[in-house]
Amino acid sequence: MALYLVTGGCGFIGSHLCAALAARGDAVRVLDDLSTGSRDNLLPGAELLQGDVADAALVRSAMQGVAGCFHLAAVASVERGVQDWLGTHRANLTGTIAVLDAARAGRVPVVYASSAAVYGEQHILPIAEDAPKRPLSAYGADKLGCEQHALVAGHVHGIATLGLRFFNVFGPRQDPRSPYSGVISIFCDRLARGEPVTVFGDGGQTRDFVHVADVVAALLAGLDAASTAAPVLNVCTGRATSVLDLAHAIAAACGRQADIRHAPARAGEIRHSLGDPTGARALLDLEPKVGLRQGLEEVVGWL
Ligand code: NAD
Ligand code: UD2
Repeated sequence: MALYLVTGGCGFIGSHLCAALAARGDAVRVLDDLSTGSRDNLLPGAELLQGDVADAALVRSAMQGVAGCFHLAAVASVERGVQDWLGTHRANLTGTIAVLDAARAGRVPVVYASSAAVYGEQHILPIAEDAPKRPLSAYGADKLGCEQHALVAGHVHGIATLGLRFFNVFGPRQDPRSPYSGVISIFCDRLARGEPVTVFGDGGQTRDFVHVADVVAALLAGLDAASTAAPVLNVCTGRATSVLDLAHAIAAACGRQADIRHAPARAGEIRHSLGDPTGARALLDLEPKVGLRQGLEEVVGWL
């Protein structure tokens, strides 16, 4: 049994990770400011340090005695980065540097959440890890900054890291009431209650939706793959789904017809985001296990 620090452990992905760590017999310490996460998501029996991941002293104490750190705390929203550029930068990049800095003393390996947002709009699909990085949002720019500081952490300070570029993650516990929530939780919530959904633009934009269980599997396997070379991997399925097809698939999972309204496309919206999963397959020996339809039924059942 080992003790792991999970920053953002009261959030959507972090709470699933904590449950998986406990299920394999490990102990968990959570650092979370509960800004978007919830105390209800805290793993029963886990220690909670409530505070800001950019608070260097707090992160240093949270790092004491841990065998590894999973760094997920962030303002996980492109739109929030538009509204509060400086504030999200503090959480998303300064927070990551605070984690890496605290990992120095005990040479603690760090697996951290990056994002498909580092790629921006790409013309060659699916997107492999070595594609040019052209973030189109403060959120994506800060996630790319995390990756660059992870390189520094390895090169200068000898800290082993692995960055995981999550594509569009979905699953139970993604808060559907948050205006910044992912499209699947919003659509499932509305369609299950017989309410219309709003598709931004023509709905032909596509995303690579990956189930949270597959993300957790990548995080767990990732600790052994962390190194001072600071590798970075896509966490995705390699399958594209349009927003319109998604709305119909969710309606089918709810046993209803989709009532779809259209609104103008989001400013700066990426048209197609599709990841190449072969890098993760090779390094982590992982295949995505939960298909979209199965995952949608699970979310609808959870609501
Ligand atoms: P989430 O909002 O559910 O979880 C983030 C957690 O971090 C929350 O519990 C929140 O309270 C906490 N937090 C936020 N700011 C903090 C701060 N300054 N100090 C301490 N805690 C703070 O989001 P999530 O979807 O679980 O995202 C987890 C990670 O994965 C994030 O780093 C996010 O950027 C990344 N990611 C998510 C997706 C996705 O589709 N959900 C895609 C790509 C990357
Ligand atoms: C971005 C990132 C993703 C992750 C996520 C975190 C990219 C390509 N992806 O996802 O990696 O970091 O942010 O939040 O940068 N939509 C509707 N109606 C709605 C809600 C959404 O049509 O009510 C559309 C939206 O316009 C988009 C798609 O659904 O085309 C997905 O939107 P999202 O907010 O779930 O995630 P996205 O792709 O902005």
